[in-house]
Amino acid sequence: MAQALMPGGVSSPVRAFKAVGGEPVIVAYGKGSHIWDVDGNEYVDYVASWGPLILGHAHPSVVQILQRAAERGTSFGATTELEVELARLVCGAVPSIERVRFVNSGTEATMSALRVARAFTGRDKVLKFEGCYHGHTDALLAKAGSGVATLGLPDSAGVPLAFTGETLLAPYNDTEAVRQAFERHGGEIAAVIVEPVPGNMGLVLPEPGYLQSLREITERAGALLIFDEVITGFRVSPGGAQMMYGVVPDMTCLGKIIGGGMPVGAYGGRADIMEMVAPVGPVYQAGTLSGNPMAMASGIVTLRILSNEGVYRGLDELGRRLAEGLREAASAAECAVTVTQLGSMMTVFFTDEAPRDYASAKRADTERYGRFFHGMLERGIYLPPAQFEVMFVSLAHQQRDLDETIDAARAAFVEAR
Ligand code: KE4
Repeated sequence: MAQALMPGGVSSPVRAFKAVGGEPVIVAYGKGSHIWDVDGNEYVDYVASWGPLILGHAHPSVVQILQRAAERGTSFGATTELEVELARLVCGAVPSIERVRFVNSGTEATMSALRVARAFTGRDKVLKFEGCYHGHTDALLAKAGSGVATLGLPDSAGVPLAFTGETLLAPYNDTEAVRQAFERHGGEIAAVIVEPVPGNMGLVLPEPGYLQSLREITERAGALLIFDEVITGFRVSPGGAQMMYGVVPDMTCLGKIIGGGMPVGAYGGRADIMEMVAPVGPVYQAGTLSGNPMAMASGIVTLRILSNEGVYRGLDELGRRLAEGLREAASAAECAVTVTQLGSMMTVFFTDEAPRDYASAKRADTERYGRFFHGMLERGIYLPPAQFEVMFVSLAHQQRDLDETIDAARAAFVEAR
């Protein structure tokens, strides 16, 4: 029925299991660290709705605040105290965000941030990195042409060459390529946009000094540095990757966790930059449901719980233990994998060394990842249905979930060998 009504029977492509084969899971409901499909099968969930569910599914405080908000009206198209409170929590946690604008998705956040950066600098070009994903706005659906720092080619049908013609591409973790791009186009580049810790080629870690080099090069060239922290914001620390790595961007894009499972995106940064945004400045950006009370309420209670003492230490410990257990299970099965991990995020790469960029990530054996995925699914463990994604541990995951996962992995790695 789903396929008769919706392209691929899904509302977002990755959910169709094309990267791993087989029939996608149809979820009936979730609770804590578990989800159940419509056939009653139970799974330990590491997709976590691709990141937002850091508290786990149907957290009692989230359910309660949503019920209360719904009784007061779901949307007004007017300012409410809830969006002011979420803005206070976001700006309080991320010092580089002096002003924030709420939107309804990460895509809207990055699309808007680019428009603001172009208006603020009066320049048209943007530089992004291969393997980083910033949502489906045309200018960022670009892939590298030939050469090192190249003008982007459309990475999707329906994107005119003109729309990616101002987009430069460079490999991640390659400072020299960025220097070359600025030598060639410096005065025309409005911004560099980067996932400070990429999750969309699987989890790849920035090499020492890399993020700082992006900061220095953009500063010198008068270009803005935009951190796309849609995944890492409130995931790796209260202040995101920028706090963890001590690099201050000019603008930040957020999403996922700040909505606590409801549709929210946000972009923000220095006050002088954000004053470009209508109605204060000349950059138009709008949204019927932006800042709606339900999403704001869910985000507020999520960030409040995350601000409790010891929360990130607990998440990091769970992530470290799971990554270690998966490494041991793989080596016991004599299965060559590399597990990259940062806090409660990790990826099991079917390669024998940790990727440093998209070219090396693409050397992963996606066939074997697919077999591993199904071996885990059959044993009640729900991993991301694609090699180039990230597993997420939530506050709801218990040691018994990790034990069950590692046990399943021992067998699934043998099957995937
Ligand atoms: P949304 O428009 O999907 O809310 O956010 C786009 C986006 C922006 N920036 C980063 C770093 C992102 O990871 C994303 C979306 N992430 C994907 C999975 N990696 C969402 C899953 C999907 O597309 O179905």
